[in-house]
Amino acid sequence: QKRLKGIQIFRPFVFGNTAKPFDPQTNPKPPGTPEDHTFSWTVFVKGVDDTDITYWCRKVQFKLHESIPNPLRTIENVVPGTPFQVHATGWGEFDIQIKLYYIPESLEKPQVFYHRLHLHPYGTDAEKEAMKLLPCITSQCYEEIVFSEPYEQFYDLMTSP
Ligand code: SLL
Repeated sequence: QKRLKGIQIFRPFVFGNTAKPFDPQTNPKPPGTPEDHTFSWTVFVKGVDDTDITYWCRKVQFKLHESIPNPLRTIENVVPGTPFQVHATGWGEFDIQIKLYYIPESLEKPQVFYHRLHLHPYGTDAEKEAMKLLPCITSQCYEEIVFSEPYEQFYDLMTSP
């Protein structure tokens, strides 16, 4: 196994969350949802414009707040071109640890990112007002993973059509 000296390869992706308040008309509470839960939300990792990332990202582990049952959620074997995601309900905002695991051929260690779960409109007053008109709140971040001097086999997999 040899690293390709002087080569850098990067792959963009998006991580973040969507959230919707419970509402009898637009977002009814599923039966059995605890009384104090006021929102449904989804945290995700996906390709830009839903492009496939499964050819370099093997699995994603989301670490949720300890108040949530089974806070460590591991998502793998997703349909290519669909997000790695966890859906939940709750009442509060907190930091989610997102750990990306690369395909084994990369021989790279997993990498950690943090995302603050947003349930409520945020930003300037104007931004908040605009968000209130949307069907759901989205808070997401564009990132690029840089693989520096990748192993040859990984590089070939990443760049083969
Ligand atoms: C806060 N520091 O006080 C934060 C904590 C915790 C959110 C937020 C519970 C969900 C469940 C839930 O929403 N916890 O019980 O499944 O705002």
